[in-house]
Amino acid sequence: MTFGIEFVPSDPVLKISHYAKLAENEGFDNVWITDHYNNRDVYTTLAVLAQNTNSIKLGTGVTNPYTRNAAITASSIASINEISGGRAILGLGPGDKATFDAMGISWDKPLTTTRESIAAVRSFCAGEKVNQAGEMVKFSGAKMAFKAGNVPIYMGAQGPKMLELAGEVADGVLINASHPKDFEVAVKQIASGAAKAGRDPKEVDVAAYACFSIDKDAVKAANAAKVVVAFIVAGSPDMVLERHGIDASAKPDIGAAIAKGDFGALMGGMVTDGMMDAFSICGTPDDCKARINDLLDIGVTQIVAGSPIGPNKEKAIKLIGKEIIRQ
Ligand code: F42
Repeated sequence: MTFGIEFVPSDPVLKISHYAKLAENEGFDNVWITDHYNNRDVYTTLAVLAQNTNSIKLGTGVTNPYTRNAAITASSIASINEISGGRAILGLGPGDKATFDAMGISWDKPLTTTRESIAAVRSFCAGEKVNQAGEMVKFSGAKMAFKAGNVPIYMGAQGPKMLELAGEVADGVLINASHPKDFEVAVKQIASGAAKAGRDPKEVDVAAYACFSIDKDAVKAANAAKVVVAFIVAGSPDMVLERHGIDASAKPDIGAAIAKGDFGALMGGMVTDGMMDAFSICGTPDDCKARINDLLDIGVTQIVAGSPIGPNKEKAIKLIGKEIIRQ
């Protein structure tokens, strides 16, 4: 099993670099940087991290094929691979519809676009001249002018078809989920995709890209994660809520509280214990360890500590290192 950590570059790059170095020292294997147009640029962030770390792997977590052409993605991640001495990982998913709406980008055929973009990036990284006449992604003889080296490709995915695709074509999959019930389903879908492609499902690193909050005080840990869990509930398909016994009618109220910025309501009972259990890895080190062990039993192979990580990020990173990774 490996450990990853997610940072959102809504924080300044140098602050993230400090956290990433700390994470490396505490034994984390991978750092994942999210990609949204309104935050600091993901590749600029990874470049600074490459200069300030030595061994931790550096991933986009995740970029998308709509705001960046696959050739540009290949060039960017290959540059990170070069300056980091071969530590780059490409996390790629279809992206965030809400930000695309704001940018005037139409989110057509996300599955097909992801499949064809992965094929193109792989070809670019292999140094091939790319001629691709896909439905969504087309190239006519484009080729990189420098060597990329080997860059593993991970997919950001939750839906059944996307998970199947990850089983078929990806080196790993970053799944925004925290509960064994979700992974029970996901692991089967990945395995079915792998079978289609004649691959061993074990070739696919299955990452729980989780809302994570750890503290010696369980209440503080929970309070730090409640708003993140509210966003997850508001954005989850009804089928996923039902899987966890959560009444889908709670969704509009939570969505409205988020839209109004009424965090008092979210903290004051709107986000229930059931929601916290379903959508976060949260609590004391022992609580988090118990959940991690359940996830490992079901086939998860990487735990990614995602936002908020804890009420105090620095303390949380050290706590994960001492109480979980090095145990
Ligand atoms: N998105 C970002 O923009 N930035 C990030 O930093 C980010 C991080 C991230 C980390 C982990 C993670 O799991 C996801 C993350 N995402 C991030 C979101 C990610 O980019 C994707 O939006 C998300 O993972 C995709 O969700 P999904 O797996 O549910 O896929 C969607 C597209 C879906 O609807 N999938 C369906 C399914 O069953 O899997 C398939 C839909 C389908 O088949 N579509 C057809 C097609 O060709 O696309 C078209 C069908 C038709 O009728 O046209």
